[in-house]
Formats: sequence, structure tokens, C-alpha cells
Amino acid sequence: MKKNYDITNSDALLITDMQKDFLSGGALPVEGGDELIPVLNGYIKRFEDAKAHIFASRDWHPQNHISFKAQGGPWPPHCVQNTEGAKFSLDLKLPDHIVVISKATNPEHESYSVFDGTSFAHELKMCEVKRLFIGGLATDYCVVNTVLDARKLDFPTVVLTDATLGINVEPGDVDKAFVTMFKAGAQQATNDDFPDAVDTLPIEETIPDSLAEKTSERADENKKARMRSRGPTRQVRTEHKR
Ligand code: VGL
Ligand code: ZN
Repeated sequence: MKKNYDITNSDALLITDMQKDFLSGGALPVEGGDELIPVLNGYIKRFEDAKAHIFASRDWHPQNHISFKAQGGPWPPHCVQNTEGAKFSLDLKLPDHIVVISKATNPEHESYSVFDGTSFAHELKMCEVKRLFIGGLATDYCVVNTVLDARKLDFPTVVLTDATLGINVEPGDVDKAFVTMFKAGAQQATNDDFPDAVDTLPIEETIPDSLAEKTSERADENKKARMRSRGPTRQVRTEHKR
């Protein structure tokens, strides 16, 4: 059943780690990660239009970070501070005024959660955010740990399941991450769970001619974003019904 989330300025969208190293051609690419970009761009537009808060996190490691293989960690070097691979994807339409949260900057500590060792909780409080929507990479690391921390802080938290993908080092890791998040009280949503301009706006009756064209353009865009998010959506839904 469509949930019809009504986004307001007390909501926040957090986009996790959409950095070049986690995308195709990067040092630690998440399979299919590039396909999330248009879906996330749709969410960015939706949250911008609603005057909600938008945050983007980035993995921001020193070059001798403990999670890298040379230091005995599990990962190849990735998202090293100020390198090309640490940059956000250029295709992601991040507005200028968003807050960027850098994480895992201490060489001695791994931090998958955007709350861990950052100002994120403080920023949410300052912005009077009451609910958090999360999409991005990687479901089984950053997203799950961030969602669990958000729940510990009692934020109603919604995982955008058509806008997140994981690494699956072990098969089933992503499925387990979803189960853990839902057990902790997180909700799930896709683009279909938000009001749609096409369905709700009787354009001809309420909008002056001069504006009507613009509105239907936006409706078209929403429709396209929805279509794009449909493939991964169905997959996630069936996987988690089992
Ligand atoms: C992450 C793998 C390595 C994440 C960070 O934040 O999801 N995953 N470093
Ligand atoms: Zn990392």
C-alpha cells in the first residue's frame, strides 16, 4: 500500500557515500551503484521542493587508514582525503547549500556510521530535523550502521530501498542488513510511496496557464524517476518478503 509520505522542512534526506571510488571504475565499486544516481537525483529534487534538509556523507580516510589492507584491514585503499576517488559523483545533482559530513577520518578507527565521530547528530538538532530518510552506499556498511544509530537516537528513520545498494562480501549481507534495520524500527519506502504530482494535481483547474507548462514538466520528471526506480524496487521487495 502506498504510504504517501508528506515531506516538510522538519525532514532530512541523507545521501551516503556516493563517491567515485564506490562507483564504476573506482577503487571499491559497488555493483550497480551508478544506477542509483538518477533515483537519488529524483529524491533530491523532491526534498528540495519540500524545503527539507539535505545532507551528503563521504567516506574520508587518511591514506594510512586502519581499514586498508596495508594496515591489516579488509579493504583496498579507497576514498582517501582530497583524491579524485573521494569526490562525489559529478552526475549526482547535489545542491550547493547542503551539509557535507566527512566520516572515518581517524587513521586508527573504522567508522561506518555517519553519526560516529561526526557533527551529524548536532546538525540534525540545530536544523530541528524530526525524521530521517536515507539512501546511498553501502547498504551493508554505512547505511545499516547509520540507521541503527539514528534509531538509538529515536529518529523515525526511513530507508529508501530503491536508492541503496550494498557490497555483499558474504552472500546475504545486504538481506541481513535490511532485517537488522527493520527490527530496529526503521521503515522502508520507494519513490512510489510519495505523493505524485500527476495523480494529485488537477493541473488545468488550479494552475494559471503561464505556470501549467512548468508543472507538467515537473510531473514528467517525477514519472521518469519513478520508472527508473522500479527495477531495483521490485527486486528488494521480493527479496525481503521471504
Ligand atoms: C563503507 C566500505 C568501506 C561504507 C566504507 O561507508 O559503506 N564501506 N568503507
Ligand atoms: Zn571506507
